[in-house]
Amino acid sequence: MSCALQSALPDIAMASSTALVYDEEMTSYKLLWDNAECAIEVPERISLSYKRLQHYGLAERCVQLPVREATEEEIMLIHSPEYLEVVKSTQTMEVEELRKTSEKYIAAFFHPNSYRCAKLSLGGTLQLVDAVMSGEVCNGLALIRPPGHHSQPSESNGFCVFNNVAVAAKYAKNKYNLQRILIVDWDIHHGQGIQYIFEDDPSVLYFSWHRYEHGSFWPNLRESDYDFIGKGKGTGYNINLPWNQIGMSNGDYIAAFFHVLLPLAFEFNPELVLVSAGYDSGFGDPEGLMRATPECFSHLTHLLMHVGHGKLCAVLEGGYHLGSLSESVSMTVRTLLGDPLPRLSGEMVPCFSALESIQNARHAHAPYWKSLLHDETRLIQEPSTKGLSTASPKHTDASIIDEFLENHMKKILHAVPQSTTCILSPGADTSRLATNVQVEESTAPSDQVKAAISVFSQENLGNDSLLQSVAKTLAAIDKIANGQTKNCIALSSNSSLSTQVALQHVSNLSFERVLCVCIGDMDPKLDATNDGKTLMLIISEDKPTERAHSDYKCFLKWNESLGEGSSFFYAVFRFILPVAYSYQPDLIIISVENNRSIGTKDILLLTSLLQGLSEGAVLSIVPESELELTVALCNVLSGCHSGMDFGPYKPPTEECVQDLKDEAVVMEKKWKLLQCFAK
Ligand code: X5A
Ligand code: ZN
Repeated sequence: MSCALQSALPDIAMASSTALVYDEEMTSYKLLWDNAECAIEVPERISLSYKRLQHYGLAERCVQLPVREATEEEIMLIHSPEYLEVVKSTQTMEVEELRKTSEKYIAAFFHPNSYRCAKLSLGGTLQLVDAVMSGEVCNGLALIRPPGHHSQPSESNGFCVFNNVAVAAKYAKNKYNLQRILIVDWDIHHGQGIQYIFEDDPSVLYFSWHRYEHGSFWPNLRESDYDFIGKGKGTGYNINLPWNQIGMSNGDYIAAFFHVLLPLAFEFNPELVLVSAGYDSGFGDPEGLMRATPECFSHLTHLLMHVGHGKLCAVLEGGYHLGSLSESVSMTVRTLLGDPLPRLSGEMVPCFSALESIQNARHAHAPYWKSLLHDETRLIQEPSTKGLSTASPKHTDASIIDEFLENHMKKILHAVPQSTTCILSPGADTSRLATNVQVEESTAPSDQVKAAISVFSQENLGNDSLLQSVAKTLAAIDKIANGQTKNCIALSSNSSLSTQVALQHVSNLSFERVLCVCIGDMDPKLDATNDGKTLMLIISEDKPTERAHSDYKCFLKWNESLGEGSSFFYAVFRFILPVAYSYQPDLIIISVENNRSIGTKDILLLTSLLQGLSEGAVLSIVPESELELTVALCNVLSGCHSGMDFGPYKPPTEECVQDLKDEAVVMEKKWKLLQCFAK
């Protein structure tokens, strides 16, 4: 560990705050004639979403920012003066003329208030960008309409008037002198407008997944396919992930993030993340016909909060099922605020068609990104065309969708307040721990502690610091199990032994699946009668030669040469998170030994990401000597790490890519999210 890296860790947690941009005035335009295609873009999309945010008490927890009108100059960062004049002229038009003007474009409609609302929508987006870039808030969401991502320099398209996110990217680049902006478009339509605007620009990395069905879905463009990767200097900076079937679910979306977007996003290392946050990719939407449930958007948001120093602006695009939209918007905001995530529901198994799309997107981008370069991929010339029988119910089954959503939200939303406890030895220095962390000192070791230790070794019974350590570990687990704390850090003078005792202890409690990540050279024994209740992942400098490898115990070699940056993110997305999400633990133990071979920031990144899995239930076992790590872990576990930088990152080496691939092919039979090839 270099000193520079250590001192770069923030001591006092940054207050995390989230902005919300909304103004009722953006409901003041609507479709004025019959048009089935445009009828779904209704004012209630944003008013009901806002209501839902209020219902959950989320709106009042945000910094509520006023909208403003975008200036003509700002609009013309992307749009032509001629087009601006057309939009302006619609203000005074009668219905017939509005209709004629709308018909010049594809899937567009104008109302006398469209121009005003489009200026507020764009201006609101820029307000959010300013709040995030100035550091006033860490992140935020703009609940706006009209949407933007289909709009082009001289064209309205797909309900979009001005391209909010594209203008925001240009605006942020100019005003804050940014070199790298990531745009993640999780709307179910291809944001072709954004693609056209930045296709030759390497400073904007654009990712879009979209319903495609081999080109038969709107906007039916050849250039929406995976092989459209950008042009000129921008080659490699346009990532299209076309879905060739409907019915994609949580497992497919999460696999797409792990195996396509996230490795490239981390390698790109943006200074700002803009999300074209369309929720027509969610369950129940009549356009997308996909199956991702609202909490999936929590997970997507959480994953993205780890790039770009947490600077994330989510900007509403589509989303046409009002219930699904408002729940998904609420999930996004809840996560931006730092609340524990609900568990991701459903089978964590990507479908065959999704894997085909993922494989082809990886193949197309392999020449441009080190994270894909050595993981040799073949191209699937003709992705399968068979349909999926399990699409989201059609919108005619409205009551089925509403009922499902209502039950589903009840099931996944528990009152889970964030709370972090740190258990230290008596007299330990607590002055630097975040103020919202409960600090406790270990008590005298009880008979239970002695009994727990004696299972492993008799001679340790005389070792007082060891007894204390085990006492801390047991107390920590009990606190989590009893619901007294969400997560806990227990210091230990012997992490191996503490871990061993912890695993023994949890087997008597009600946890169903415990994921135990050991960082450093240790090999806690797993009970032979484990039957899947514990999954061990051991990350150490060298793999033991005699490896007792199984589906429930895997070893990961990580021995990064020192120097600037870490490529541990690659191991996180290629291996660790796919295994962890496949397993779906309800408790996570992260144990760090003195001889660890990964850096402090790597541990923080891993802990923060894993925390999303078990509704926040995490036990962290840390060596007594690691004060820096303890302080930083308190910040991460208590949700106060917004704005923290887990980098710098560097791309993985060829050896690293090969090693992980070898490991993945063995394990992917059991842990399906490891798959990134269709077979
Ligand atoms: C923003 C958005 C969709 C247009 C669909 C037209 N537009 N068939 O979701
Ligand atoms: Zn859309």
